[in-house]
Amino acid sequence: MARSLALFVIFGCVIAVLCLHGSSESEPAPASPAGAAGCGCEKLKRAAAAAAGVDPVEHGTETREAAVKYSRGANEAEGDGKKVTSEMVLIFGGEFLMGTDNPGIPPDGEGPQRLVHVDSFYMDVQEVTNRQFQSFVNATGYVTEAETFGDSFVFEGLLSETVKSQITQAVAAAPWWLPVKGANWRHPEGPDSDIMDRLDHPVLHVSWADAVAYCSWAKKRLPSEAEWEYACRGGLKDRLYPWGNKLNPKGQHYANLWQGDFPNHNSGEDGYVKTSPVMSFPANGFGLYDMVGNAWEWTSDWWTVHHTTDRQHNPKGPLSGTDKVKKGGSYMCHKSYCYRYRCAARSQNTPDSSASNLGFRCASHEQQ
Ligand SMILES: *[C@@H]1O[C@H](CO)[C@@H](O)[C@H](O)[C@H]1NC(C)=O
Ligand SMILES: [Ca+2]
Ligand SMILES: [Ca+2]
Repeated sequence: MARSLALFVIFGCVIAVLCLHGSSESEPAPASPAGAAGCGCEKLKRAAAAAAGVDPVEHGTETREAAVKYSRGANEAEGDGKKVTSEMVLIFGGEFLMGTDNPGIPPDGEGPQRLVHVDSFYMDVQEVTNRQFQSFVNATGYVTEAETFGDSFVFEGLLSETVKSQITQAVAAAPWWLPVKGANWRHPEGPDSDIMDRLDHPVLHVSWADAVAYCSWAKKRLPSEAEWEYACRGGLKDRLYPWGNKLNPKGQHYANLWQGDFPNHNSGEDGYVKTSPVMSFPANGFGLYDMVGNAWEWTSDWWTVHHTTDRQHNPKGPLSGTDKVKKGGSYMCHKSYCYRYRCAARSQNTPDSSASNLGFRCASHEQQ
């Protein structure tokens, strides 16, 4: 079942800490070549899809058809003249060094570093927010995959005691991820939570198909991994972060990440223990916000860890696969277990996965 793989990939962050166990805080040791599989993470199973009585394959097909259908209504939705989707910036095409020869997490396929050319494109300056996603849903009646499945993964540290007490199923290797019934974009921590006080935060619990449906409604699309990484680097060459090589230049935080001791204590030193309103931290050189941290972001590429060193022109990843690439890390990432808030870092999820730290932004070939 496709969805049983969801756990395996959602635990991208978790896998790193298991594999890198014993490595020092400042310099993670190379993980075993066996990577995630060597951690026994492949045994993680998700029973939720079966419990919900939904065939994930059929569901996926419906969603794709829905995306096409909903895209036709885009004009009407913006009929009131109010801009309901993100501002975009033109990213001038060019050549850049994609990936790294000094991978923080080698099993993720961060390397080798390679020359890649991307054509000019437009990129949303921000992650898609709850408010923007709500506009889309209001205009189209779109139902997300998590709503259809009836549950989604939530980080335990965010859950109320009431919700926690109702959950019997947990994941031995990563007990801080819990499948929560009724968790979805409207109820990020389950039925007793809502988004009223965070309409300007990134939308969460959206599957890859949900993200594609939103972007196509907005007459946009998801960025390719190459476009995303080029945008992340903001014109800087071979740097770790969108702003340079120092995590906290002059003691300032440049992204919503995790400070403290994962998973027990998030000190919130950067101002946020959960998501932050989009654009709360400085933009990179291209004017893009939250490229690393806050919410993970879906890209259009299928996942592979094997990359050619031949110079590539607008690479779009493999033609098929089981997982989609996500980039940028989230508010849950800390160097000790999820050193994935770098431009070259990457992780993957099955397209039908959703979680309390995964969102997206859109790109486009045309000015909006
Ligand atoms: C969506 O519809 C609800 C219910 O009518 C309304 O309260 C909300 O403001 C709408 N959201 C947007 C972004 O238009
Ligand atoms: Ca934070
Ligand atoms: Ca982000």
